[in-house]
Amino acid sequence: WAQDCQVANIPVMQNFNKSRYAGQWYAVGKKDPDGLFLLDNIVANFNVDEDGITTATARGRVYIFKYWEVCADMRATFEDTSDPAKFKMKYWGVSALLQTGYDDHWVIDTDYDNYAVHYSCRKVHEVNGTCADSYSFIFSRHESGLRLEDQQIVSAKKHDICLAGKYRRVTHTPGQC
Ligand code: ODT
Repeated sequence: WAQDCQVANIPVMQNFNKSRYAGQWYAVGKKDPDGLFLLDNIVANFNVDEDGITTATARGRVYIFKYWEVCADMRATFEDTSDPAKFKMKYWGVSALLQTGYDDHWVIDTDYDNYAVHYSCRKVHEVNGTCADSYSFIFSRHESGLRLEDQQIVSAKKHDICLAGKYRRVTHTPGQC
């Protein structure tokens, strides 16, 4: 079926409810950006406070200086935008050696209880509006991965955001991070 790969037209979650998105998510799939950062054992925790302020923490195994492998402890604050499923995410590492940045954080689809498809475009091609540097996480509430019934939905969403076939599996090894 037809896709519209212009970033401005990428369909995001309708009537997104960030309170229901809160809590722990295991990354089970990832499409890497240029200059990959988080490798595996990636677990994110979203928190929405009484005032609706969203923050998150994330842990995961990373390489710094290409070969030095550490477990990263990351923090982020989320800014709301006019679309409830689109956020701006300011992030930094608890250790100064880790990445800092300011990225889009779009929720493409979620059922809140099992799966979520995240998308971020860091750089848009000026010529045609498609994404020149994106990353995307497939999140599961379950460390074991996606349920069979969610895999089909997630595959369709990967196609919608023009990233079908570009993901790798994110493994979780107990005790690694
Ligand atoms: O891993 C990469 O290659 C790019 C990812 C950089 C962002 C990592 C910063 C995470 C900050 C803490 C946030 C938690 C929530 C995360 C959900 C998805 C990650 C963007």
